Amino acid sequence: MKVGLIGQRGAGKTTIFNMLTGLQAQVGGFGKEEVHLGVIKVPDSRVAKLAHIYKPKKTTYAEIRFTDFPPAESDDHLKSSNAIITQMREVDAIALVLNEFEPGADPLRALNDLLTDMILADMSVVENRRARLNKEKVRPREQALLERCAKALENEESLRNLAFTSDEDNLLSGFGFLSRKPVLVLFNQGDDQAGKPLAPRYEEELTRRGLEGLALAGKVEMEVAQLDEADRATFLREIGIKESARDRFIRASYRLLNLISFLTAGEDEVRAWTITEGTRARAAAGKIHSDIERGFIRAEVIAYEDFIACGSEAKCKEAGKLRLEGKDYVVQDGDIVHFRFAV
Ligand SMILES: Nc1nc2c(ncn2[C@@H]2O[C@H](COP(=O)(O)OP(=O)(O)OP(=O)(O)O)[C@@H](O)[C@H]2O)c(=O)[nH]1
Ligand SMILES: [Mg+2]
Repeated sequence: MKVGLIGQRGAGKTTIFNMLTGLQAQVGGFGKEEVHLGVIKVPDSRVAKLAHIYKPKKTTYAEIRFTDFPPAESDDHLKSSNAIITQMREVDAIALVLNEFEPGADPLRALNDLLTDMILADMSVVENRRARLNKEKVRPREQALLERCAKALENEESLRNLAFTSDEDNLLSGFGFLSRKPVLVLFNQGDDQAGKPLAPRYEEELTRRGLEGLALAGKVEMEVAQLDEADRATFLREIGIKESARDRFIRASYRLLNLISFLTAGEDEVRAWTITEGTRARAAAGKIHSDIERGFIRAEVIAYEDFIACGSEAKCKEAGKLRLEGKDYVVQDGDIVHFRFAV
């Protein structure tokens, strides 16, 4: 999964990027047009436990890839820097970073400006495309759909608030509309606010907009992320933080994006794979390899809890806990899956 950190100048994007990834990109970029990339592994005790049982050659956790973008400002980046916007269109979700730490900062205004910028960026894509389709007099279904999008955008409504059929979804997915991407709003608190939950008026605004948010103290938590593992928990406890912002961020992203993980386990590799809730067996197979999707025969599935209760694949089989599922089976969180396929 790819997550983009977007926000206004000096909001703390790079600070939060460092906190999430444990990297040490230079903070205080002051508007430099520089993109930072980092990857984290999603902690998953099930993977660790399966690895302990199978002793595989390789253990692979699910990953979140972060892109720390340069500042987004009206009439500046979102409109002018096409290279940056193109990269923004490629992320699966956006973490919007709002400055709450500076005295006098107005995070709700920043939120409004950023959402508006994304709407404007999408509007220009829709208008260009409509002009072209109109001139060539082609693709009437797409034209009608884009007209509906244009109407919403003109009313300053984000496309994520509209409902689309799966056909429409297919037509729209290639555009990478920013205002359609799921957003997690990060209120970047001052050090003295660390550990405090979101202020009620921020909660209310998020609810009104149908968004989810988290409060985190970027700067202290970045410093914590750069400590040795052993010192981390003690330090967090001292400043009154129960769970690291990184862990809260990961949980919130999975919930927000309706993500779940299925597992594959064997002597070669134990691995977690991230999919959207509702993904069917055949499409899930495609996450691993397109050949497995194409040549799909069936899925052999053991629920993680059953596997742990029985202790091995053979015991699961004896106990009737190994299920044979077809291509339309909806994969569940924690399913240990073995795909049978023929190429
Ligand atoms: N007190 C305090 N300062 C912070 C916090 N987060 C960031 N800062 C400071 O704000 C300045 C900008 O932080 P960055 O993380 O570079 O912000 P940015 O959003 O990446 O900035 P640009 O890339 O220039 O847009 C730095 O001097 C940080 O130390 C915070 O939570 N508390
Ligand atoms: Mg930065």
